[in-house]
Amino acid sequence: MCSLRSWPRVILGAALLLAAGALPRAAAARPAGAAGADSVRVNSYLWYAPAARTVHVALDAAVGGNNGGMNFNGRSGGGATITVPLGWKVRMRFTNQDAIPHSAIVIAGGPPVPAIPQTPAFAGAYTRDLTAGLNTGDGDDLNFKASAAGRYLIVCGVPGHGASGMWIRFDVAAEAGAPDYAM
Ligand SMILES: [Cu+2]
Repeated sequence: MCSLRSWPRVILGAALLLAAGALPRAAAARPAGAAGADSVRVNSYLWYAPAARTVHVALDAAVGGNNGGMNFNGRSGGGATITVPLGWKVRMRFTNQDAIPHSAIVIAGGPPVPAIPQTPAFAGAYTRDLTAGLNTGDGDDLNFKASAAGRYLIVCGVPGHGASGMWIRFDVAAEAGAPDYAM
């Protein structure tokens, strides 16, 4: 039996459910981990902790319609450059927002991009299911140390995607004072 007195409790319960539902979405907008007081945010995809010499990057496949969805954070064909100082730790969270599978790997050299990129430039600088790709909404972490200066590419590892433009630039520079994200 539903008495009139139980209604406030029902409304409170609904409000709590709504609040709980809103939390994951707010958290998802941030790169892996939350930016603390000792951190610097460069844009919505990159922030870094100077003391820890750690840069956090959110790498989303298919943000908007650029290149038919074959893009990272909305850019393709080298249309964005992430720069990291030499020796810093990189914590990159890849998430596939597309209807088709994608993945990510950091490779040395290029363009041109190999048809099937398989050799990571740094240990740990690739997602699982590199060739098959991760499904819609799925994600993985690329955690590595930017241990060698140079110019690199972040490429989708699904055969043909990189060659079709699904890549952006990743520079490791000894002279870089802080991480940057140019687009
Ligand atoms: Cu792809």
